[in-house]
Amino acid sequence: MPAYARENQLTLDTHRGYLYGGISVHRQEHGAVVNDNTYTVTGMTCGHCVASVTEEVGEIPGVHDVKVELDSGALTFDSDQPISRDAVDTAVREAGYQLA
Ligand SMILES: [Cu+2]
Repeated sequence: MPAYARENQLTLDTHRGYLYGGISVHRQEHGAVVNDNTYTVTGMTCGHCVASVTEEVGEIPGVHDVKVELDSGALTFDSDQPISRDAVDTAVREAGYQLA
């Protein structure tokens, strides 16, 4: 296979990976993703707490890629539109915890 053909194949594979890569799809379709929504959650003591918060926050419409750190309480996520602190506060309270 000539080198240029391999490169084309590589480009195609990379493109596919990008297109079907979850968050990347969102970025491409909507183009206005809000990154770095950042909060601190208090009261979490174990992995179940983290899972609960992750689930509740992930149910807020437009929110995706939720990450919660147990040790620091750091909660971060991306969203398709600005998400109010109230919405995050409600979700975190539903999980049984509070925002700092
Ligand atoms: Cu827990």
